[in-house]
Amino acid sequence: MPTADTPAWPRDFVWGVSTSSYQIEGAASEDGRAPSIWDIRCRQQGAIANGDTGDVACDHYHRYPEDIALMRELGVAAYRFSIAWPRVLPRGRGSPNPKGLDFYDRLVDAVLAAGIEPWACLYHWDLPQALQDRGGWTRRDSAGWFADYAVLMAQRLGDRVKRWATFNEFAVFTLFGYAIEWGAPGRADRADHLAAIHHVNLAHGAGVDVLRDLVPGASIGAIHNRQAVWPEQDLPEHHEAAALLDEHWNRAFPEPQLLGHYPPRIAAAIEPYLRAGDLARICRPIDWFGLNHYGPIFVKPDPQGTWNFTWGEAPADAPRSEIGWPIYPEAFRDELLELTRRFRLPIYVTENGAGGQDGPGPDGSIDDHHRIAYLSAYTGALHEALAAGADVRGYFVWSLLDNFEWGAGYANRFGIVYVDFATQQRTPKASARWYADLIRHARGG
Ligand code: PNW
Repeated sequence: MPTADTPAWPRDFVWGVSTSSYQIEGAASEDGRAPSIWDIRCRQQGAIANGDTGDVACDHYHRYPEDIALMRELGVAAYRFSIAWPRVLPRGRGSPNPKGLDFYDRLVDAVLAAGIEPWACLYHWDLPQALQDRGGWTRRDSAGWFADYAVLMAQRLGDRVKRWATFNEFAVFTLFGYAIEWGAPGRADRADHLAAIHHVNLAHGAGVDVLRDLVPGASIGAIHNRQAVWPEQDLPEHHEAAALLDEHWNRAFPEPQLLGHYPPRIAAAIEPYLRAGDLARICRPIDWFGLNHYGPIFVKPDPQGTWNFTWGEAPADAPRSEIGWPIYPEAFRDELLELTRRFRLPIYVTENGAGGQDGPGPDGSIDDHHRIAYLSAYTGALHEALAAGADVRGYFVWSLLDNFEWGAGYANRFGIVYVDFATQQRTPKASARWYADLIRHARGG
């Protein structure tokens, strides 16, 4: 955090918080919402810790006014949320669900009324199950399904929402969903995975074109997970595993979208799915690069895996978060500088944060000093990157609320606001006060 002798944060730097639809909304079968692939995944034995589901989650569908009031107290300028495709198009395509669209109208109006800018993401992993039944992202048609959904949302919200993202973390949901069975739809198949990569890239390009055509003054981005991928051991096969995961994790989406070509190992494998003109359809001009970053990944070979890599161990002496993720703020600073150099787009950090097992102390307060340490180290690294010339325009904490953390269920808490899931009571943690102070100081207040 800048003090009297360090340069200040830029005046128009955007401070925000992020959430996603399936992780917070609940109301899974209310007002005409149909199941997504995650509703189905949650019903598979053993898929989610404790058998948790997103059926209720943070009940944000009903409690959004309270959640917006919390954001107002934080003083954030921006709120990144996602739209649940199966809430607005229960069959994935065809006739929309008016009550689902009404919800996003109410949400956007309330966010604006609080003086906060809404940042809408079209896809944060909750594909309508009806489309999965037709093959999901393995079908080339999926790009058209996504474009039609984008038309619906752009026409409905585009008068009030100017900040749009096509997808959240392309690489995570395709890899985890189609190659390593860590996410929905829970497949482990190379051909399916490669098809999904290419079709999601096509969907992104089509979505950008729709938003550009239909939303006057749109500022369009894509949100990529990027983090250093390091070999667990200094052995040739560990280096090769790291190079392959680096292509999948960090390069398979930004490079075709922004540079017009796939990285070398994926380019060779994706050939069967590529048609003439595809790379031009994928590589559409966008306005900003959304970066989700947590910490580096250590990787080792896995000859039995769908691909010859898997997650390895960080060095025994590596600093870690409460849920075991390695903490390396310098790698974040380096990533921001590398992104600026490589893609020449304004960067918004659309997710950064730390998981924990936070709980109330005897007086009911939640002292998440571990999260304050993480956030201050990472915002400090961001500030260093800015000083060194990185083009970073904003920062969004993941997440506003403790929420449904995918395969970990409710056990891993990422919120700066604590949620008691038995009562749905919200309590700002110490990190929420820390973040509000940072924002106030950064604005010179
Ligand atoms: C992101 N990893 O996912 C998502 O965008 C959020 O929905 C999620 O809650 C948040 O990070 C915290 O997990 C990730 O294994 C999931 O490195 C897993 C990884 C990274 C990001």
